[in-house]
Amino acid sequence: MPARRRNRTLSLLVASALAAGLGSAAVAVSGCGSSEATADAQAATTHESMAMTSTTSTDPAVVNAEKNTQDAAAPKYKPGKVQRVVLDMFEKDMEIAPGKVVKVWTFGKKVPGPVIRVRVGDLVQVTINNRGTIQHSIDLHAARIAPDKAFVNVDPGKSHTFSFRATTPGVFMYHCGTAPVVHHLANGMYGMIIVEPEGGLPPVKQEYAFVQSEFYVSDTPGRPADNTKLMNEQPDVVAFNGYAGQYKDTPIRVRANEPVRAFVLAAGPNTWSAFHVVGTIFDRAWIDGVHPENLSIGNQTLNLSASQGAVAEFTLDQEGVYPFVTHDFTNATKGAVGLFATTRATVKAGGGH
Ligand SMILES: [Cu+2]
Repeated sequence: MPARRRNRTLSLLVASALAAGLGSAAVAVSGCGSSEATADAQAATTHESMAMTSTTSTDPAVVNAEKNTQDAAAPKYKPGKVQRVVLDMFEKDMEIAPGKVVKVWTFGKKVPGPVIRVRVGDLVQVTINNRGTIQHSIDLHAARIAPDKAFVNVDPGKSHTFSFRATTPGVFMYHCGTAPVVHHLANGMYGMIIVEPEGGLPPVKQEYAFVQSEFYVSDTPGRPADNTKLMNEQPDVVAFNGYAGQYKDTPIRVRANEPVRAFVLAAGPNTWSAFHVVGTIFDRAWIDGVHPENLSIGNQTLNLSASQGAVAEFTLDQEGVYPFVTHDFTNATKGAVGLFATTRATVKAGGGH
């Protein structure tokens, strides 16, 4: 195909696919691109229609519920041989997709909980304060510790503190481990802990953290997860960082040809992540432990089962807009999709939510 015609065809396909499949962003992209970009984008269908199915509520807590959106920038490491982590646990109404308000149980103010970042050798002192109405706890996969002593249930109004020494670099999950665990997970009690190697990871300016998780939305707004949907593993919403399609609506700006590091966690509670960035290949990736023997080169997709974490390093070689998805496309359709846009690419919002 002649270059001009190919470029025009690609632009039309990407723009229409993004408008239809990846939501409302209308994107101007020119130049070369992979046919996979268009195929991937076309395969997703809009999640906007989900908003239409929610029952309306007059409850002010539901009507005024805060959007559960989050900045994707990964926090920097704060030097200190003792890392104090304090997590308050709340129960609150949050909007996790357009028109979908659910009762979440949280570590901190949002779902997922805050990204914790420490280094091998640090003593991590964890305090949880239960501000809710039922028992909660915390289970950190980065810790080698007796769970019956550290990961204990904490009554409402009570606190619990324990410490562990970070030994193993990688990307790990933390979550509430109170029974039934699936309910505490389905309602939002999870987050990512990054353990850097001793001396730190090589500096990369563009670092992002993505926690993929799913929600089983009750037909009644402001309720916790629907148990029937949960037991049948039929989520309504699958999201990166707690809100369906938030980085499609507000693309993440990155500089072309400069390294990007993504920390990725499949928090579940049940759904895996096939993390993929359209238009690039991961130069380096590590699943769970960041160890030279885990180094993987040239991955197109990361295969993360529920609870697994990863580091992916890549560059976006040309100016343009690069979708990132779980390549389990039913779940991308349910909201696990976003966009990286290079700083000089044109992205025009097209109405959206
Ligand atoms: Cu809990």
